Amino acid sequence: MQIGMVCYPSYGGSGVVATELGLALAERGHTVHFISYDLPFRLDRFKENVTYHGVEIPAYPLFKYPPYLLALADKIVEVSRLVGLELVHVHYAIPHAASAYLAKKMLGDGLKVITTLHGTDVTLVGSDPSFANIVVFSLNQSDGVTAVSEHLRQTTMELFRPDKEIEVIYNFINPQQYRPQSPPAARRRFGPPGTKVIAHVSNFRPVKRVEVVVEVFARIQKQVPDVRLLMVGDGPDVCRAYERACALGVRDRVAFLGKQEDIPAILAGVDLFLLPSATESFGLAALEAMACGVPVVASRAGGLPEVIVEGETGYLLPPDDLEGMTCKAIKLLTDPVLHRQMAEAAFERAATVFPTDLWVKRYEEFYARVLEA
Ligand code: GMT
Repeated sequence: MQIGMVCYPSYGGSGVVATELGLALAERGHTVHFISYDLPFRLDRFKENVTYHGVEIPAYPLFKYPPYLLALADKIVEVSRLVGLELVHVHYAIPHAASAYLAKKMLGDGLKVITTLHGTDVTLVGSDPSFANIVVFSLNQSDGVTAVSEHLRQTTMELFRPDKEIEVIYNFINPQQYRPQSPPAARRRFGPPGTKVIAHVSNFRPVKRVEVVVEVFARIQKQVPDVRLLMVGDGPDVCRAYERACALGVRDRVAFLGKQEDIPAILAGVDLFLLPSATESFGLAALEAMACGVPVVASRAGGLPEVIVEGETGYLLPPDDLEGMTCKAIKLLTDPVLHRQMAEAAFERAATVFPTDLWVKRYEEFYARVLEA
């Protein structure tokens, strides 16, 4: 199959999923054409059957808001004419689904469009009145729509009432890449023997509530000696987290690592993952932690309960129950038997329910159905 894959190239769950999907499809013999404004960050070396096509917008004084939607549509048309794309799979509805619709029309309807919803394209950005009409229109015009969790599927149906079926295809991890490492050499880098390490990985947007991560950590460290917090990632709220750590007197116990590529190497030295998001359509970061054998304490919000099994692979608390999150974290960090059980269950669930092969096959089957329709 000749497949166009449209995504945001920067650090972020939707770009990661699109890139890993494209790479896995290429390994299975398909030809995958990534189309984006920059090289997706995991496509940094030559891969057979994979091509990257950059979208460029000429600078012009009139363009206060560069028309990316149009430039992307034009690039999809160009690539399609060049290689004969059978379908274009867009990740994140805004503006990708609208660009794909336009490209399809320019190609005389000879291109199938699949849209995968990732979360904020529906829950935060998409439901804004500036975008709501175009989102529902683009969904209705897509030949196939998928969502990364049942919760996101239901939310989309309630918010937009599209006349399209939405198929749930979960996110996935590569169990060869994300796995527990023994002995975890990384641990030594984060503190002396006996140190307990807590991690948070995100894009530091308000929805992630990074100040709450620091707040919960500050409460934990009052009762657990020798505990450290790793804050991994970058985004608009880094300074707020930093200031909170200073204000709470825990700055010396918190390491701000910024953007990191080798997340498995970091997770190898971690005891607990904190994800107190306001909402999370899926929570790929939590799945990555679980795959590395790290139990998760997270919000009972969005699709997180579809990933984390309460009391088995971690704990789920109401987003504002900071005391509850603190108690569960302390319980896990101070009970080695419970920790081992949860770490094993987390790894087991990630490896058996969410492995790449399983979900890439589901996408392949979905593509085939859309192409046949
Ligand atoms: O806002 C983000 O967290 C980034 C966003 C993205 O598109 O990169 O993440 C969303 O998609 C991920 C991949 O499907 C999901 O794992 C995240 O849960 C989701 N984020 C939210 O729903 C807040």
